[in-house]
Amino acid sequence: MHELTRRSLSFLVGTALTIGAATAAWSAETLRDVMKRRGLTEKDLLAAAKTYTPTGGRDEYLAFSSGGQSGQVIVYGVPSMRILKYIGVFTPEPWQGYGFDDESKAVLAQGRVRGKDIVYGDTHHPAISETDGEYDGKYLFINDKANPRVAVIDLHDFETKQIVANPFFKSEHGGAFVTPNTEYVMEGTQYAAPLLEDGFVPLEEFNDKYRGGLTYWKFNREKGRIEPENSFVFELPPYSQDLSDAGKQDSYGWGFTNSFCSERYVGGIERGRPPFEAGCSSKDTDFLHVTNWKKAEELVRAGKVRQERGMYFIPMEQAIAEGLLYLIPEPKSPHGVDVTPDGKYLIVSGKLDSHVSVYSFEKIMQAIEEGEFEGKDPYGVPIIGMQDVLHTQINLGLGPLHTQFDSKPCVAYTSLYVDSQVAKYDYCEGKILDKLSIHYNIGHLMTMEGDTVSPDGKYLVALNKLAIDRFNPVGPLHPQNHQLIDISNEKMQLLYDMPVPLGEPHYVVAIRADKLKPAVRYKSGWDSRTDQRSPYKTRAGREKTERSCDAEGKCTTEVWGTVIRSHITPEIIEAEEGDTVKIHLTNLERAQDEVHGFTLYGQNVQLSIEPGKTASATFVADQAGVFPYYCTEFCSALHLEMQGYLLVRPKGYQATAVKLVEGTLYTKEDYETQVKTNLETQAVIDQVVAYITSHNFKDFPTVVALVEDATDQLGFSEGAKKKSEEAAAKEDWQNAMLWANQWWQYQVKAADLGLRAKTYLEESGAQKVQ
Ligand code: CUK
Ligand code: CUA
Repeated sequence: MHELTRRSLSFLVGTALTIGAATAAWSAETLRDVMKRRGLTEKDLLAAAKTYTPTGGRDEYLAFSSGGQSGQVIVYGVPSMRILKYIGVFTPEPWQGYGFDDESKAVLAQGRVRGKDIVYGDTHHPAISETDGEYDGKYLFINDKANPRVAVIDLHDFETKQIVANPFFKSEHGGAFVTPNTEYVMEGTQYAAPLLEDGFVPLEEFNDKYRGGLTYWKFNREKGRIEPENSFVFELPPYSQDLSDAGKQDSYGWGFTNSFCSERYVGGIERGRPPFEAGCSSKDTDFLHVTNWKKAEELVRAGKVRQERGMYFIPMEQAIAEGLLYLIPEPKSPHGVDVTPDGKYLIVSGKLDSHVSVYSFEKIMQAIEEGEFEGKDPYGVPIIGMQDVLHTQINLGLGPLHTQFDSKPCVAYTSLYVDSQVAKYDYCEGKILDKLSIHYNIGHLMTMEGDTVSPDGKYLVALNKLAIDRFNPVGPLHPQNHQLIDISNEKMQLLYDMPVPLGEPHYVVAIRADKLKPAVRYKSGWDSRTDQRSPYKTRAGREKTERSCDAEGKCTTEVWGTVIRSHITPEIIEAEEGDTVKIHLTNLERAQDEVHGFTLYGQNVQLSIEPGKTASATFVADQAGVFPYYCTEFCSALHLEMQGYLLVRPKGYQATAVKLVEGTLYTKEDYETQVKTNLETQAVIDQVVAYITSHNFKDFPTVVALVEDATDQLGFSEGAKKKSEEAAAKEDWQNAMLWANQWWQYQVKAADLGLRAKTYLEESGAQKVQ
């Protein structure tokens, strides 16, 4: 057998043998030994057993965390706390080609603000789409606090599909929160600013001209996109609206948004005035805003709401007159507002007050129906008396912020920022059940499916603002710390610290993993951002490069190419200095995880082309030169050979007649040696095939996929074999040898896949069939 063949095949077979040897070494040490060596207690072992996920294991829940200023979403598993993915949302993410291919650049461009590219975002609150108040696992929404925007991520492929920029707001916070059937995605302002004016308005006119607002973005589930033209915006008083939550079950059709700085303070240290922090926290209460979105929707449909900036706009006078907007006092510079799973109560955290206030929705409705108000705010909005609608107040501790719910009725968890604790309590009875210290200064917290009408309980994750002494030091900027807590028993148990190397996460939502059905490949030639067949889809054998010039002499070199293990077609692209170059590449693979990348010297290009995807890069070749390109994903043993050249000729370049001389010349003997190798390799493949087909491989979907892929590769090898034989018939030994080698390359890929399938069958205890 050819030496190289033997070595590569024995390498492939050899990997299966080393596993047994490692097992023996592991069992030589006892659990006691390891505990002693690593200084672990029994309690540690119990905690470890609750989070540890053995190799190849899966998590019960997937968590989607805001990435804060990183502008991304972080996906991790619970209870293992293993990070699975970063999703580029408002910010380019090169690995995924996000912001580097034409298709995703178009998504980021939707998020332009005042004509400017904003390639950063301050993501805060992720929300999973809901059906009947339950997570349905179809879409994820997340807001950008800094540049009021909301993004839509499709959980079919975990890609960002749409960004909508709010044409009214200059700041936001209270999004993204969805209504129980994802009819709308809520987005509330943070800092008041003029809504209908983009120009200068002096702070002296704050009370009259500055406003808060609340947008209900209409979501079209069939299209998977937000429709601004069917969305509406409430004009609100210039209080700093903070967080929102949508009513559910009993309170379906209503939305709740709290606020701070109802003092309407405008700051001004430099004008000799006390700072915002003093002026915004002097009153004992602020206002919870209650909005009736169901009725607002009816008014919109009846044509009774005016259109502004491509959306519907509900001025305060109209909201008041139609009974769409009410205020309720809430203590004191509050932070979270969270609706209980049954929709009967709203829990507001005091932040500067040690209580959580539990409001009864039934009492709120009663006050509204009876027209029982304690007064009006300066803008004429009716104020419902706090005592009239309070169910209870519970003194939890210092700095209550956010609340999540348990599967057990009436049980809630609230974060205590100043005390660095989680409080567990019964909000029906108003009594504290347990407290747990965390490390340190908790912001949001999250229970499994804790936002839905039927929370799962089980685990709680504390999103801590400080990590101080928890991890190996990595400089002044510390990792974030998400702490996993077991809440399945009466007492909470802290299990694990997860450092998050992107910040600052504000909120996380977790869904049962089996509700998600992500794809492993795209339909062939797919534009993943528009979710349609790409106009640039290219099939094998149809690759082409065309150059055309317009009337003004502006020229474009356009490439319709393909990628598959282990070559890019074309391998040579020729253009002229000044050309716009457009490269469209379709990944022809069907195999799972066979991603190819594409990058090019000096052009800021990076594509991630997953199986089936078509991705494009456009740039101006403004300098003549030689620009190597290659595949950026280590996709096969000959990945490094997945390469090519963009040759940019200077303008007016005259080719001199020099013949291409290949670096190595081959003889008839070389050809025959290669063919011998190939026949021997085929014998090995046949053995592997015999093994697989003599077992019940069809019972293993992973193996079926591998076999399919291997069959593809063998098909390609047939094609190369034919070409080599044709060249040999003409005694063109150069091409005969090169095509024979290509034939062998496909064989090696098939053998690699076959051996992976065989190993899988051996390890899974596959049965012999007759
Ligand atoms: S906020 Cu950050 S801890 Cu933006 Cu939901 Cu409360
Ligand atoms: Cu394709 Cu590396």
